[in-house]
Amino acid sequence: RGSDRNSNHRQDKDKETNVQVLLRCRPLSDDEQRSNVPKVVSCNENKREVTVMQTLANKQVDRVFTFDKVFGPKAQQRSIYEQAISPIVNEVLDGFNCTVFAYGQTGTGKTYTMEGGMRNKGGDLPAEAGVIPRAVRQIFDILEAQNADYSMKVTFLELYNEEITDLLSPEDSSRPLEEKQKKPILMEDGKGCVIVRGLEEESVYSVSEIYTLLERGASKRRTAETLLNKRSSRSHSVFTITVYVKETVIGDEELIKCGKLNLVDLAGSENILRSGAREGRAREAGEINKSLLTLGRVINALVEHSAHVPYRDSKLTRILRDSLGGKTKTCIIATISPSSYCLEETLSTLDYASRAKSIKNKPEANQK
Ligand code: ADP
Ligand code: ZZD
Repeated sequence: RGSDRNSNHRQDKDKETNVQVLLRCRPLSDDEQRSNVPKVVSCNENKREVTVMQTLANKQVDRVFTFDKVFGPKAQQRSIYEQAISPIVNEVLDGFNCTVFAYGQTGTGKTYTMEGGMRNKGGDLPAEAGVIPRAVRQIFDILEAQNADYSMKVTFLELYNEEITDLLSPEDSSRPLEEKQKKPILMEDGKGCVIVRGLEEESVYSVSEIYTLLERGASKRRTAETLLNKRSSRSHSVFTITVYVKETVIGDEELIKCGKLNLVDLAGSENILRSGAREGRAREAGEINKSLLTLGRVINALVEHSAHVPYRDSKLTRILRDSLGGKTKTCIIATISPSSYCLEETLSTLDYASRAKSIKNKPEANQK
């Protein structure tokens, strides 16, 4: 008995995995290069180290941080995808839920990393395509190659000021879902999952269909942005793909393997410092970013093994609860700028990301 319990205990421990934390430093922009902006960050990809060079009272005080992977300014979208994200997508197809967060100061490349840019049009992925279009492509490629019997659903939402906007809704307006209904927008499904009531779930059958949806989402977001300046730096966007694959089994039993991938572009991390420092005034101005603040508190509570984890305090942490300390496999991509002007924010991002390394999840494949 005793040894049984021990081995069970060990099995449980074996299943625990740390949240994976990657660091990406963007290059200086052309403008920054022209005006000779000093660089204070150096990346050693082989040693997985980032060094921030700092001079305090004429003394050189460097700080070194280590992550699961480090990508320097020369790292290409494709290489980040192949090294860090492609294995995660394989897990999704094996029936796991996985989440990738992008965290960092505005202007450091969160959206570039998650979505990317689109220079050339046509069927092929542009070199600048980010995680979302690449993940979509990989999922279709694998399922088609397996000749699998599958179906796929996607949702795309934006969370601004604790209001959810459906970026895929077919109507013209970009009004938040909250305004359209009286019932609470988040609903618990009894299995520990949260459902967003009224969110459009689009079934998709081809890469080109998904691209049409992405275009709709990106354009809805642009409309919302125009109506409200700086919205994008203060909003979170969550793109979710759910894949169902029919397993071929002998006999008449039918098993459906299901996996979910959440791709999350968080609000700029500078919003956290600001809302923390000027909480009184920020709240009055409606500026406080409750979801970003709560995300930080949830991470702290998990790292410190607190008895209470304040998941319920914000929409973002309710929706993504399982990604933090739950059964989902989670990866955080922290993004920074090499510029000396960003030093304070960069150190804050590096500290935050380092802390997140010790969060443990217990990934479990979905029941069939
Ligand atoms: P964020 O989403 O963090 O606010 P963006 O993704 O909008 O930042 O990036 C800011 C600018 O820097 C954009 O013009 C983007 O194209 C560029 N950029 C960001 N990261 C990179 C990179 N790794 N390589 C080249 N350009 C980048
Ligand atoms: N980052 C761009 C969108 C933006 O902020 O508008 S890039 C990718 C993921 C989610 C939404 C859009 C995209 C994006 C795109 C651009 C233009 C029209 C549709 C979609 C994109 C980029 C490369 C390959 C596929 C999609």
